[in-house]
Amino acid sequence: MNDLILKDFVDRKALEKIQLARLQDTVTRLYENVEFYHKAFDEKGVKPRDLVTLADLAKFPTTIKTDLRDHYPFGLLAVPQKDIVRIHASSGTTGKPTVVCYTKKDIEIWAETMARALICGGATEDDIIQVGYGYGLFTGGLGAHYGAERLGASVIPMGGGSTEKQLMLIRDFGTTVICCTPSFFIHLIEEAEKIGLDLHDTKLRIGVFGAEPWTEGMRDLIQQKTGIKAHDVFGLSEIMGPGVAMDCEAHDGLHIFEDHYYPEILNPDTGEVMPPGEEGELTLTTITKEGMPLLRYRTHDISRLIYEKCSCGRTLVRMEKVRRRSDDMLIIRGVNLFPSQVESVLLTVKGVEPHYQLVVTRTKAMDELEIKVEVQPAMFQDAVKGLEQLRAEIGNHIKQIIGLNAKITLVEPGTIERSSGKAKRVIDLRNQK
Ligand code: DLL
Repeated sequence: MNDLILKDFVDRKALEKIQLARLQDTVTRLYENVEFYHKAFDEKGVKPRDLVTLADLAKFPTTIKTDLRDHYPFGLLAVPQKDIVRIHASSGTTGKPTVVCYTKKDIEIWAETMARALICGGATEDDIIQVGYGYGLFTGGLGAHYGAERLGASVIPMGGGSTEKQLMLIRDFGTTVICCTPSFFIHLIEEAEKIGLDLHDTKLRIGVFGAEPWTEGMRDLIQQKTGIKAHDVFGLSEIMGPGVAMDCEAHDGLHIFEDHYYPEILNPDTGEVMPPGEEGELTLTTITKEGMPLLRYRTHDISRLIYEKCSCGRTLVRMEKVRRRSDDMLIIRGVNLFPSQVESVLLTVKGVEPHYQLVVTRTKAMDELEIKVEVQPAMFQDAVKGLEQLRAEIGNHIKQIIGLNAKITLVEPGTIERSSGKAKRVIDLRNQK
């Protein structure tokens, strides 16, 4: 394992040299192989050779989520399709998902950075790691899985959900590390309490929690109720998946695996690079990715970079825990959701009006989504059965396309408050400390 650990402690000057060489290689590959970037570079009047220092990156174009949508599904590939060995997807702003593609080497690097993340959280090859993130198009399950295997640990590919089974495996298999969303883990704690299982009495010692924002208050609660160490793992599909950054035992920001993911902080309004240490929009460039490298991808996650040395000795820069986003993306039980996606779904259903509101609440750490939607007057004259069918139809569509169970409330026309400016589509009643 030592080869992996060493990478987190390299001399920063040496690291910057590596980053520059990798960035130069990335911009060259993008310019030569991806039409979208070739055009974007030309429009900005930059050529790959203009990247002489790391600071020169600021002259290059950024990438946003809609660029991925506009080239759906495979328009941003930098290699021939035959070199792609894996395809994942995450939520787009409309009905179409955001697609990401990996070569064999990309998967190896992802496994490496996720393994380094697990080590950063204190895991070793002796651990039994239960992966409670969803497997499938979502990157959580397979990302954590490959990282845990790369570490050499014993992996339990449990997947998301199935509370009772999760608890049974923790107890019977002697799980020592669990990877899942923090809200799901709080749900597990509550269910364990109900069946009289004290997680202090199990072998569980580390939690690798991410895919959604969570607070220091939640960390304290988890640690105190279970005796485990709760770590924060950050990542996003567009860049790779889980394991872009992870917090160490100091719990003072997340170390970014910046020999593969190069971070910048931009002013979310102007797109200018912010001075070191200031808060803004985390922007990431993949500097070793082959399949679908992204240049200066604007994550919409608000954070800041911490360059001071960490007490753990890692030289990798840290990003402050992400607490909020600069756009309207909601994360509900680990599922990303844009109000516009709900709108696209609603517009496909006969009998509803384009007036809706999403109400998000939190009951005992579990997020609940209610979708209030106005229905056409004629629907209310129909039998109750018709309304019931409509409710079920909307619920099924939302489940199918977005992957969430939502409570659907049908309301009479004119009930949802109209606004003279931007419609208030979201009422988020979760209190994020
Ligand atoms: O959520 C990848 C992931 C899986 C990360 C498992 C960690 C664990 P996406 O579905 O593309 O990918 O969602 C990415 O989720 O831009 C953040 O807004 C949010 N997010 C992810 N991790 C954290 C975290 C995965 N630790 C989006 N804290 C990102 C706060 C997070 N927000």
